[in-house]
Amino acid sequence: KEKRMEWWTNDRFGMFIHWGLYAMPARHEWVRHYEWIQDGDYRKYFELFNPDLFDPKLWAKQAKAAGMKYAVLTTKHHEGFCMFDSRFTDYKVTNTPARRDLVRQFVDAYRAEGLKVGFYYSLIDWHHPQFTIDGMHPHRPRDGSDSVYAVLNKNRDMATYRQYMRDQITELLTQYGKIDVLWLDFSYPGKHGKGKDDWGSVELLKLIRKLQPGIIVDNRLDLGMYSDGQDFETPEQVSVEELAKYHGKAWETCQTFSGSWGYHRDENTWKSTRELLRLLIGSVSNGGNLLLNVGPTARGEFDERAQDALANMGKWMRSNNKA
Ligand code: FUL
Repeated sequence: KEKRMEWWTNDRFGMFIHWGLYAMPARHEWVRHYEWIQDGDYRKYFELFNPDLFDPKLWAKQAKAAGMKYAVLTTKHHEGFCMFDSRFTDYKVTNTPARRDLVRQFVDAYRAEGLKVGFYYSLIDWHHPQFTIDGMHPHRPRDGSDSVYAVLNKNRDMATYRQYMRDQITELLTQYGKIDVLWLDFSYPGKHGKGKDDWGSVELLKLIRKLQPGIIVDNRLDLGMYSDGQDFETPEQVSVEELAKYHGKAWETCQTFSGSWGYHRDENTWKSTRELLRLLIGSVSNGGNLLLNVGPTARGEFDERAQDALANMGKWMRSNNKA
C-alpha cells in the first residue's frame, strides 16, 4: 500500500470535476432529488446535452497552472448518466448531441499535461431501472410507509444493478489505460438506506484490485476504513480547523468553490482566494490532500470565477516555489 500511495502523498493537490446533465438546469447536482424530478421531465437535458465550448486541453492547462497534479472526473454521478461510451446502457454521452466519449477526452488531455487521472463513479443511480427506490431517490413517495416502498420496488433487483456496476467499472478500468484513482461514492439515505451488501462492496473492491493493482481507492464503499483495503478518508467540505483531527492518516478533503458540486449558476457563496489557499495550506500542513472541485457549465467551460481562483492559486504557488 505504501508504494502505491507514494505519488498521491507527494502530490497533495488535485482537481475534482463534477460534470453531467445537471450542469444544464445549473442548480445543484442533486437537483433531481431536491425537486423530485421524474425521468420523463429530466429527459430533455439528455436530448440537449451539447458542450460545444468544451476544450479539455484548456481545462488541463488551467489545472496544471494552478499547481494541481491530478484530477478526478465524474464518469457517472447519482443521476446515472454516463459520460463515457458504455456498452451496458443507452443513457450515455455518445447518444446525446455531444456524440463523443468525454471521459476519453478528459483522460487524453490531462495525461498529455502530465497530470494523473482518476474516475469518480457513483454507486447511487437514479436512472437504472433495477436500482431500488430509497429515501433519496427522485421517485421516492412523498410520505411513504414501508409498504409503499415495497410496492414501488417489487420489480427492482439490486443484484442486476450490482452486475451493471461491475461491468461498468470493468470498462472504465480496462479501456482507458492506467487509472490512478478511483473515487466511489454513496451517501447514507434516511429511509431504506443502502450499505455494503447492496453495493456488493467486497466483491467490487476485489475486482478493482485485480484490474488495476496500483490504483488508489477512496473509502466510500461502506467497508470499515483501512482494514478492507480502502486507501484514504474523504472529509467533505470540512473547515480548516477540523482538518487537524485527520493528522497521521491518509486523507483527502474535497471542497467546492461555492457550495454545490455541479455547476450552480446562481450560487453566490464563492470562497475567496485567501480562503482557498487556507484550505490548501491547512490540508498539506496536516498531512492531507486537497481535491478542489470545479463544476463546468453545460457548454463545457469553467465559470469565470473558477478560472480566476485557479489562476490566483497558481500565482501563489509559483511565488512560493511550490509548483
Ligand atoms: C457526495 C455526493 O452526494 C455529492 O453530490 C458530491 O459528489 C460529493 C463529492 O459527494 O456524497
